[in-house]
Amino acid sequence: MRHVESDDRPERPTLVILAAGQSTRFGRAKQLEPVGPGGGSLLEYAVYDALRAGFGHFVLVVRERQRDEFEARLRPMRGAGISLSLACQRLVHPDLVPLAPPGRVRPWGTGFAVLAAATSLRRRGAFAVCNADDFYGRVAYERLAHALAAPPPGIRAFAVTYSLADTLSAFGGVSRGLCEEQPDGTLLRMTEGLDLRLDGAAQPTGEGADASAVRPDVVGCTPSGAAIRVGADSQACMGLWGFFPDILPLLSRRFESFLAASPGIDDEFYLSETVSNLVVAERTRCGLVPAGKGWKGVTFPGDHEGVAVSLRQLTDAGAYPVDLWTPHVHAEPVRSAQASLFGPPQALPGGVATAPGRINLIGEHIDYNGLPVLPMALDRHIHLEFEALAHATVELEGDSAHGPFAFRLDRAAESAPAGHWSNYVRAAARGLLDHGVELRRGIRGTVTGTVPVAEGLSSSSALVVASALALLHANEEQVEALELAALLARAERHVGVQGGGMDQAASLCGQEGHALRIDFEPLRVTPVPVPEGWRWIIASSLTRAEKAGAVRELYNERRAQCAEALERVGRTSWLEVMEADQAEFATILAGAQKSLPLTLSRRFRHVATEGRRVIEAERALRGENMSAFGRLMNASHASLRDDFGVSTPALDEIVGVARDAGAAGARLTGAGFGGCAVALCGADEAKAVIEALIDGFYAPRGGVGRRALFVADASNGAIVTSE
Ligand code: NG1
Repeated sequence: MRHVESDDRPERPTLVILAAGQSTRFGRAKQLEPVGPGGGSLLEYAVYDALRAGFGHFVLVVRERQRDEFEARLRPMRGAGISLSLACQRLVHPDLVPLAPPGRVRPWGTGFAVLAAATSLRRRGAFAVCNADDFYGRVAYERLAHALAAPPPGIRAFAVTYSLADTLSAFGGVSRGLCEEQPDGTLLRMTEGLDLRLDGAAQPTGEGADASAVRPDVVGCTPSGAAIRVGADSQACMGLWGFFPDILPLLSRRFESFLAASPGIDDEFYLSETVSNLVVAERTRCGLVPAGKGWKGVTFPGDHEGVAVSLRQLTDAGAYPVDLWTPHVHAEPVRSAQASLFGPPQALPGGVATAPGRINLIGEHIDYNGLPVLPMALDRHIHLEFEALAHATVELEGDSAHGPFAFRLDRAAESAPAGHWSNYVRAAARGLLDHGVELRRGIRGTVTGTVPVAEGLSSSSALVVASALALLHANEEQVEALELAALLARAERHVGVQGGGMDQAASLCGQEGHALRIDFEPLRVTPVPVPEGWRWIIASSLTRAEKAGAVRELYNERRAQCAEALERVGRTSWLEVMEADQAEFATILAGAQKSLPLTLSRRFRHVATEGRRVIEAERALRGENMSAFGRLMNASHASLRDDFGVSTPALDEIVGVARDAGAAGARLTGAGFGGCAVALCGADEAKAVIEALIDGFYAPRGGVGRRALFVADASNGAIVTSE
């Protein structure tokens, strides 16, 4: 619905650029290597060419540790208004690989890289996939764009092909996907050819006019060692593909089978092999799109020079500007993009707002008491893909459980029935409006996500944050991150839970590889590095902590009890209690125990001791004393169970199973009353802990199903990638 223009032209396709390869052969990271005369890398030329061919969005699949380097290098592209997002390729995947097999370091391969990019893809749009270190030429993207805009019936994929001889290297044998064609022009099968080179024995002698026109065969072998001899004009696929979204479930299924077959530590799940298998075994039809000449790639260091010379020639001939992304140069290709195919560029700002959920490591039910907490942003996100509207309405749709809704911004303060997901979006809008932000434009879009809902992982705050960022972006407004976190925390209370400010701050200010110490009044966020070699396992108790229902009352009751307890002991600030010296602290606790009714004295003890545990936990993290951190988690759980009354038998059981299996510590996380537990363990223990949870907790309950059981990585905070 939303990305089809009014004249029914399809939305602009996305180009997924695979840039997570190890480049072992080339000897250094080649994806960002300057090759063009103005220092442009091959992937920048890919974006430039694809943009002119009518592609509208770009997703770059990179390795986690190269992310910052890519972000920095690609800033000029973003500055030129290109809709670009980065997807990290990891060994784990929320749905497909909850835990990396021990010893595996090699990425899972190109087919998996496409699955890693899937969450960044437009849901209904066609997309292409290319390698970052190949130059495919403008013609290739144009032909592919045409094919994707008007596919023959039944076609689910396209492979762009080149004449094999034009893809060989003078510096050594190369691997290529050799394509055989059916009579109807679609792919019959693809064979991986290794060590391909012109047959030296058959080199033309150069005697006579005819002899020089004879092209020798190309020879090489298959992965199983069988000899290959093919004509030099055979079609070779160089990794430029076109797809429609329905290929993704097929790829996932194939990857699941690949994993189920216990692959060797270096086995990879290749895209070309998978498409080829789909064609042969499942009759998936893959069209061939010959792109003529024009491919250039860097397989060997010696190839580099040749590509640089070609790009210099193309630039001198006026095919490319020297600097690809200076605004005056960039304006031309965008305007001249294939408007007839994909419609005109959008005039109003749009993009994707991505906000992570969070896991709280320690410091539970104390944020609303003004005491510091120690969460981290999760590598699970809410994505809000949006376009700005000239009128002030919000029109969103979600998945099957989260149906479409719309509201007028001037009526954001009116709530939908309790539990309706639009209330979080309304809260975000209301928070911005109350803060004085002028929202003249609304948004229309789609919400998707990977944060498990009602599991204590803050999917609600991630939605609030993503909504606020989308509205700000649509209105070309800005609010500083901490100010935004504070106003959104206040705003989310309109939904009914009198929550603290931890979740919104974690989602906005997350930092990869870091936990976050968050202090309140005023809000401050201090990243604390998580030492290498430790893992956080998130495990669902299989009971949802649905804050729209009974949990809301229990939560608000706890908050009121804390305030009452503090007041009855004659104090005005929890911070003052927490910061008392050891002797005074003991006196305060003893006094509270004597003067307060039992429940209130227990609540008091939890808040006071939990605050001190956070400070000690931060110290343990900084000192890399993770066994001390684990002990503090255990003490936190006991306190939440015995004094604060928010644990459940299932959470207690999970925590026990994890500890027995070798976790350094485990505790419930989030508000409790269901939801998840978090266990800390050494990287080597993670597998055993997960297996113990599966066998000891989930198996007797019918399995974990689609509920949370995964290893969490500390991730970056929310962002908007713009179109
Ligand atoms: P979750 O885990 O999302 O239910 C809630 C509050 C936090 C904090 C924790 C308990 C909201 C949005 N979040 O989180 O502020 O108080 O409980 O530590 O209400």
